[in-house]
Amino acid sequence: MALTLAEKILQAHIVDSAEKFTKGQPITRGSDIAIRIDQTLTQDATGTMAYLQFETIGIPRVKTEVSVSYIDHNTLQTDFRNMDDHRYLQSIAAKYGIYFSRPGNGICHQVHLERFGVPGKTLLGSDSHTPTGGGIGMIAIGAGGLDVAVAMGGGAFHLAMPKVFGVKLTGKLQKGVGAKDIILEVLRKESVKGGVGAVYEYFGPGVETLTVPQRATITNMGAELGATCSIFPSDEATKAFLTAMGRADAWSELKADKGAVYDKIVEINLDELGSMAACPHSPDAVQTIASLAGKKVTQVAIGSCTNSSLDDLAAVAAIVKGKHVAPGVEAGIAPGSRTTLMMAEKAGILGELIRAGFRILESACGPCIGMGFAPNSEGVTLRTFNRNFKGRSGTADASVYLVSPETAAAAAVTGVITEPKTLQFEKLIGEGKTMLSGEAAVLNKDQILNFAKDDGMLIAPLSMEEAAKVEIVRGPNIKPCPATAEAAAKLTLPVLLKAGDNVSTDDIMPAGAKVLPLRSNIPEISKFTFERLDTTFYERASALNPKGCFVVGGENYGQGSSREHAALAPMYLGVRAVIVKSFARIHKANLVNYGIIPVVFANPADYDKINQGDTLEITNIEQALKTGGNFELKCGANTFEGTNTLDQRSRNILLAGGLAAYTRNGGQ
Ligand code: MIC
Ligand code: SF4
Repeated sequence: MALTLAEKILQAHIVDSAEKFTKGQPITRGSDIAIRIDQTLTQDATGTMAYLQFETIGIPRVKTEVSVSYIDHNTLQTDFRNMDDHRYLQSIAAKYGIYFSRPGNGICHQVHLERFGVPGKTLLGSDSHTPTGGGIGMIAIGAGGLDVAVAMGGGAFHLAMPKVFGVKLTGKLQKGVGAKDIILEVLRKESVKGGVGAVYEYFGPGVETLTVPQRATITNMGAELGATCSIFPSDEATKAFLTAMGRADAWSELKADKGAVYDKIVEINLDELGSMAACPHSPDAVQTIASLAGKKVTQVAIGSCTNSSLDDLAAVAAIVKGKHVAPGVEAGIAPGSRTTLMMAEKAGILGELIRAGFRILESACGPCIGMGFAPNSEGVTLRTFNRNFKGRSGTADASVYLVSPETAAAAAVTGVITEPKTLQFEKLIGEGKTMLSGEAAVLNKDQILNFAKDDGMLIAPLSMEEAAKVEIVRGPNIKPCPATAEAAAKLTLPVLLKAGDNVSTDDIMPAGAKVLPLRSNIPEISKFTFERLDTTFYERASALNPKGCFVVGGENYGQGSSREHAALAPMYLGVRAVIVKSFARIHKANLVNYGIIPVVFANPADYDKINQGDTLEITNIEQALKTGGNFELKCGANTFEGTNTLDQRSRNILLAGGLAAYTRNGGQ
C-alpha cells in the first residue's frame, strides 16, 4: 500500500500503538501511537521549567541522539533574572550531555535547521514552531516542556495518529511573491484550526522550485494552522542546503510513495499566487496586498523564525537597494542566526540594509515576542512574523499585519502597503535556486561553508566524567515547579471566567519584556494569568484558592504557543477543569500534564447556557476518567454532557494528578 512521507517516518518511529498494525499499511487516523524521539530542542523561555522537570527524572545524561538548549527568547536583560536563567541552562546542558546554543547564536528553529536537522528523524521541541524542521523532511513537533523532558529521559511521545493533508504545489512563484504568501494562502483556505489533528504534506512539481529556507517558512507557520506538523520531501534542494551547511552526510532522499493517499488535498498554483497579508488580529485573517494597497504604515519588522534566512534578507536588500526607509516608518531587521548575519555581511546585504536605514536587531526572537521594538499607539506594523494576536507586539491598540519580506521591504521604502511587483528591483538570489547555486547566487559554496562550519557559539556536550563534576547554577528567581492537585471524584465550583473563540496562550499567559523574565517563577508569573481578557482574574482566583474554579471557552481554546505556563499558572491558581467547544492540541496536552481536566461540550450550544459566575458541577469525574465515558455537567437547572476526548494514557495521567506524578508512579 502506498504511504505518505509522514506515515513512513512515523511508522519507522512507533514504539507502541493502541491498534495492531502491519508496517507499510496505513494506521487508523486518530488511533493512539507512541513514537521514539531522536532529537529534542528547548529554548530559554520554556527551557527552565522543562529542565527543572528533567532534573527530577534523576538520570545522568539525556537518552536522545541530540538534544539542544537554545537561548533566543529572553535576551533583553533588564535585570539579573534572564541571565541567571541562561547560566542555569548552560550548567544543565553541561551536566546532562546537551548542546548549548549561546545567546547571540540565533533563533532555535533557524539554527536547528542549519546545524542539527536530519531528514527522516523525529524532533520534539518545547516551542510550537518546532515543525520548521519539516522543511528538510523531519517529523518535527512542538510540545510542552514536560513532554520534552520525558523525551530527553528516553520516554516516547504519545499522540493520536494524525490525518495527512496533501498540499499540491504547481507552477513557480512570480517576482515579488514569497514563500510566506504560500502559507498565508493555506491559512486563508484552512483557518487557524483547520490543521488540528493533521500533518500537512507538500508535494507536486512546485516543490522543487522552492529552497529549504522557503520550505521552512511554510512548515514553520503550519503551527498557525493548528497542525501537528508539516513536511516537505527531502530532495536535491535539501541536499544542496545541507551541503552548504557542511552536513552533506546528513542527507538522504525521502518522498511519499507513488499513489500515496491523502485525507484531503489543497491545491495551490504558484503561477497565480499574489502577495498577501494576515490582517489584525489573526494569522488566518488573510487578504490580498492589492486590496490593502495604499494603507499608511508606521513600522516594519523583518525577522523571527519564519522569515530570517539569508534568502529573506537578500530579498529585502534587493527591494531597498538605492532607496531609504520612508520618513514615517521605523524599520528593523533581526537575522535568524549568527551564520545568517555573517553571510549577509559578507554578501553586502547587511551593508545595504544599514545604508537604507534599517535598525539592526540581534539574532533572537526580539519583537516577535514583545521583547522590544513595540509599535506606536494605534500604529500599523508590517511584520514577517507568524503571529499577530492582539497585544503580542507590546502595543495593545497596534494593528499587526503578517507579510512576506518582499512586502515588508516594499512598505519600508514607500511608507504605505505596496505590492512588491509594482517596484523596480532585481532578485539577488537566483529564482528557485539555493543560496549557493546559480549565477545570481550572492555567495559561493566555499564562502558559505566557512561561516556555516563555525560552531564557536555552540558548546558541545561534555564527557560523562567531566559532566559529573558540573555544579548546577540556580539564581534566586528560579523556583521549583509547583505540585499538581490530586484528581477529585466530582467538583462543584464557580465558573471564574467565560471566554470566547480562539483564546490564545498569549491571552492566558502573556509574554513580553515584563512577564517573560518570570518564566522560572510560577508564583510570580501567575499574577498575569488571563490579564489580557480580565485584569481581575488573579485576585478573584486567589481569593477562592484552594477551593478552585473552572474556566469556560469557545472554539480552538489555547491556540498558539506551547508555553506550559498557560496551564501551570492556572493550575497554581486553582483552575481544575476547562470546558470548551474545542481545544488546540499542545495546550490540551499541557492541561492534562498539569492535572487540569479538558472537557469538550458535546453540544456546542450548551456553551450559551453557562454564564461567568455560575456554579457548575461535574458529577462523575473519577468515573469518566476510569471508563472513558462522557462527563456529566450540571449548571442550575440545566444538565448537559461533556465529551471525553481523552485517550487512556491521558486519563491515567489525570487520575494520578498530572504527568510528573504519573511518571513517578512508573507510568510510561
Ligand atoms: C511564541 O512564539 O509564542 C513562543 C514564545 O515562541 C512560544 C514559546 C514560549 O511561550 O516560550 C511558542 O511558540 O511555543
Ligand atoms: Fe521566537 Fe517568534 Fe519564533 Fe516564537 S515565533 S520561536 S517568539 S521567533
